Amino acid sequence: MASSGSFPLTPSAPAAALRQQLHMDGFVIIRQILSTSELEPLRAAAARTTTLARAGNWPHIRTHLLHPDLPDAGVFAQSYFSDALLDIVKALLSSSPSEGGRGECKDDDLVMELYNMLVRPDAPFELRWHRDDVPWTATVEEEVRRLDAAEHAHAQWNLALCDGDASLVVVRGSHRRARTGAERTAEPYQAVLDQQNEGEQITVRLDAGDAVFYDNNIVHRGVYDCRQERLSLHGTVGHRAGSAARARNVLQHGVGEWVDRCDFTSCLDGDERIKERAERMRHRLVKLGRESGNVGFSLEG
Ligand SMILES: O=C(O)CCC(=O)C(=O)O
Repeated sequence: MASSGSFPLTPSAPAAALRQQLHMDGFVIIRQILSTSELEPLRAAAARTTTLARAGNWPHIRTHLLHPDLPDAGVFAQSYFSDALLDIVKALLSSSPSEGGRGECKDDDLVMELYNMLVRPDAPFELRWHRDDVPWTATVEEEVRRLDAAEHAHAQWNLALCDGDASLVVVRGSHRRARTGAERTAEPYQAVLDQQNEGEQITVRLDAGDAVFYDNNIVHRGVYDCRQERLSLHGTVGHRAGSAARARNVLQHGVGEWVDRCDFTSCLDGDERIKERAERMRHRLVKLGRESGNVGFSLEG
């Protein structure tokens, strides 16, 4: 089994190179998105939030880090709406005419979505092999149809705040093809999914400040070591050209119950541009959600 991505990139890599790698491999590792000074407050907030959740005082930890009642929501918002992350998101959600796409992705195309934390479990734990948006039971035809129809209108990442995050296991390139026969008949928790394709099975290794952006339809699983500290931020940001169904899905994760109480103008420090960007991304989520029907929230858009 291979142990890391082939070509880790830096935040300054050209946008087209980032997109090309995401398209080919289904994931792209970017080293040192955050500097030590950006990392420290975030890691402290993540540690406080984890303590809160482990003590049973924060029921929403799996739901959202931007929840207005979370004491450190402002610290998490500072990272979610930062240039460091969103410059990469915009690079990944852009597509040049030769790539057949939507053109350059700008701030005003971005939609707020999910922001969760992935932490060390108290006991060894594994997630089975899966694709996020295509059921494992899909036939080959259905799998091909669903993969071809995927919108690619959101970006998704894990950003490690501690060294030694090695929980995400992916099969390189599997977001572009149906499963092999061996992959279809493998056991749900099989260590090597397909012996013939073993070289393409990658354990993504991240140190503090590194991020992996990945296609959620890549064949993947989570394998967790309860002795290894893990504080990783898992985020998604949408493109407004995406279907309203996605916004509906995000809002149905519980976000619709509190998104109207967020006020990023007061919970974010400093830069007015970032505050405005955050509020506009929040409003776009609400608007898309409204257009998709009743998602159980009431707010002035
Ligand atoms: O913990 C991880 O990095 C993987 C999580 C995962 O497989 C998922 O959220 O679908």
